[in-house]
Amino acid sequence: MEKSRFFCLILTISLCLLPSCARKNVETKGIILGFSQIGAESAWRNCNTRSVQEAAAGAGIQLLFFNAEQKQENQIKAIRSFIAYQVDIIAFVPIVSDGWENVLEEAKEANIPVLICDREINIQDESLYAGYLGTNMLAQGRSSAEYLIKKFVNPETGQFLEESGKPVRIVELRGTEGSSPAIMRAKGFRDILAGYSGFEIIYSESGDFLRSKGYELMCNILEELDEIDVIYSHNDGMTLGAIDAMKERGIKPGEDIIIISIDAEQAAIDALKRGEINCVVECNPKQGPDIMRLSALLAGNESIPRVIFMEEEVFTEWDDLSGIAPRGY
Ligand code: GZL
Repeated sequence: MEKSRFFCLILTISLCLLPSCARKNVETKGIILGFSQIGAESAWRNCNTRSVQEAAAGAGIQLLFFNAEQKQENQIKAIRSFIAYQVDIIAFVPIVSDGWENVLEEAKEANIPVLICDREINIQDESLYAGYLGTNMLAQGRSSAEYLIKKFVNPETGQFLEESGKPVRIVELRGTEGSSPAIMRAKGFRDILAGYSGFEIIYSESGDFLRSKGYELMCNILEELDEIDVIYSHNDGMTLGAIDAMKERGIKPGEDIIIISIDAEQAAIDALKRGEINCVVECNPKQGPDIMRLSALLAGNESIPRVIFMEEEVFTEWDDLSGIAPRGY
């Protein structure tokens, strides 16, 4: 990205007046927050962005918002610009877990607190950031597998309900390589299944959280593999793409192939209600208000918890789905 466009992006500042009712019990007026967002790869990400922008406006926080267009190097440039601009707080969603030490050292030297949002980083020196606000992705993987156990294993005997004796064949659509959701959702899922011999992950590939790639992967998978019992997809975008590919081939999603999906965007909840998805594990994108609250505490030189997880639910085909609140994205 050429420098001029890059810096004009950085300097787009959404300056919002603070309606007096928005001032909660922490002073937020006048805080300058630099926020580096991954991009716009999914409906989840776009909801996450709206949540941050709307919460900053509501809190009267001056937001320097930068969309990195899926490139870590753009995030690092943005953080350096926030340092040069001497923002009060830096918050960012690390697209991948590794490679942040140097730029976080620079933020520490500039005495600017850093809040890690949504995805986690892999770093030795934990003094390089003030805390993490996001979702429990290991638990999301575990919940996905626990649904499968309930679907295929007799709780009393621990025996497989299927008399066929054949293993349950699972296809996994992974998120962005090297990202904490992809790593943790894969790990949590495998940790639970490790206790049962009758499950077999026959294929695992990254679809980068993109609907288009979920479609492409599923087209190839349906050409190459047979006897697929389950799709475990790390996000709804890839799931919806995969469902398109199944339907084009007369395969009934949720019946011919069991589907587990993570995020809980409205389209996935609607598919769950139609019986096209069997289990939806929520990953809550509406992190804006908490990001602003934590930023205000940091700006006031107050400490914050090291880890804060968002509240989330699991929805399955066995639940009363009529009461699910509108997802808002
Ligand atoms: C998870 C988040 C993931 C979502 C995807 O917290 O980082 O990225 O599951 C999004 O939909 O693209």
